[in-house]
Amino acid sequence: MTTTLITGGTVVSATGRAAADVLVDGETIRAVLEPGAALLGTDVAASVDRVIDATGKYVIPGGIDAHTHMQLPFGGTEASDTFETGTRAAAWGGTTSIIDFAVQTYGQRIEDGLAAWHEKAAGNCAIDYGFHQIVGDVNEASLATLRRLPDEGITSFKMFMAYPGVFYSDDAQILKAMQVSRDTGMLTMMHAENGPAIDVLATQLVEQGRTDPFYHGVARAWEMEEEATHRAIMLAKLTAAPLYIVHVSAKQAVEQLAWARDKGQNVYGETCPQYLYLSLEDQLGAKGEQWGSFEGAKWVCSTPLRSREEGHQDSMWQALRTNDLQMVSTDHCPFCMKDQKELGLGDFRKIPNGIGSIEHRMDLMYQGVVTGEITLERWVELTSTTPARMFGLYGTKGVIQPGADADIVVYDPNGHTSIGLEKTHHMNMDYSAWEGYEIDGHVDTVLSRGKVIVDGDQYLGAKGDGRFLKRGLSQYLI
Ligand code: DUC
Ligand code: ZN
Ligand code: ZN
Repeated sequence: MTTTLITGGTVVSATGRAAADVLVDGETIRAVLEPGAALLGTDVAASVDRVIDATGKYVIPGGIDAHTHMQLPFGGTEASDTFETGTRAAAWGGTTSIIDFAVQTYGQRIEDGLAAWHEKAAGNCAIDYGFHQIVGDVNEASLATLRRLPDEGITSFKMFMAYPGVFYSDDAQILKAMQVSRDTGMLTMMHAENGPAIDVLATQLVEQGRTDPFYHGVARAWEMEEEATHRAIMLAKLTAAPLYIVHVSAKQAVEQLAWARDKGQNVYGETCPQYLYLSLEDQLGAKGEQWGSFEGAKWVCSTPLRSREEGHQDSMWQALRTNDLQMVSTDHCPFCMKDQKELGLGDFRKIPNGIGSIEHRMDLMYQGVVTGEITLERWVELTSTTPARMFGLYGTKGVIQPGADADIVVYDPNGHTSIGLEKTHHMNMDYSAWEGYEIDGHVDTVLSRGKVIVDGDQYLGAKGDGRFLKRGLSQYLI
């Protein structure tokens, strides 16, 4: 077993920072030591197999991206990253675990959807991976199966109030699934947008000839997110189910979460980098420069990018500071422009929804530290520690402490990252939603369970390094 000492760095946790050396023994962290300390009378640096010099750098727990969609079938095509390409890109960006969504489609048994997901992922991942279960068909059989999933390490499930005819569940179905959530402790994850109303608005826009990507954001108005978020909260209250709202983008949805949390309800939310940095005006063309252009399709995702003038982005940052939102995931759901986004030429409703960011989440969120939106500790908390606690991985993941998996990132705050297709991009996409971003900070070294998988500009990992994570129940409930 290889022993490694990461020396000279500043170890950052969700609660503080300290100059410390980290001793890794095989796959786990053995000790966090005073800098240069001896262990049992032995000079540690002289006795290990490898020393990683982290002088001037941060040593943080590997990122956990709790919302990804590798190979998701959507809109007549499939998300373009496989478990192999997507998890390798994640590793390049300092993410060492993902939680992907296994899909049960309408008419399918959960067991079969889940087995298919295991088959896609097994032996292909660069980093560790777990699953949430998408419940696309609520019936007596699927509810019974859902109850048994915690035994298989799947302790959360996602439902959709959007996408009628695809993943959509009505309130009665949601209520029944939430009763399972209450009984088992599984976390209900909700895509909170009023899909039936959105579909009417979208069809009316297309009938008026408003077919450009910009109208995707118009149809999916924030009122539809606020309303659905409130409805999900009330159904969760009624059933006493713990609830987690995914990809929150509207400030009014955050207000709903804050309101419910202030009443003591077990309600949580995530946002994503795209809702912090990107906007309807800038990406989809409301200001005119891309008006009528199909370029905006690159940023079509749901929930949609929101208006900066309405203050949604500022509200997301604020909520991350006040803990009205607890964490940041990517909702990584990449599609190429060619043959995929292009399916929506002439009709924005047919553009596959999704943005790819798995490789850039840690860097993009570090910009919040640079600009003073969040502290260094909060950066670690939002991207690693809380995802671990929220989804039953804490202790093994999300923290640098003896006994934890040695998932560690050495991050250089004085480094620089240029994002773009020809630059840092490893995702399987023919464009980058973040093209041209020149940002502070750099992922220098990445260890996944003790193995160095990224070393500067070298990738040392392999397909199949990643193992399936059997998760426990959420460790974050009130
Ligand atoms: N939103 C997306 O942008 N893509 C996939 C599914 C979703 O809810
Ligand atoms: Zn969703
Ligand atoms: Zn998603």
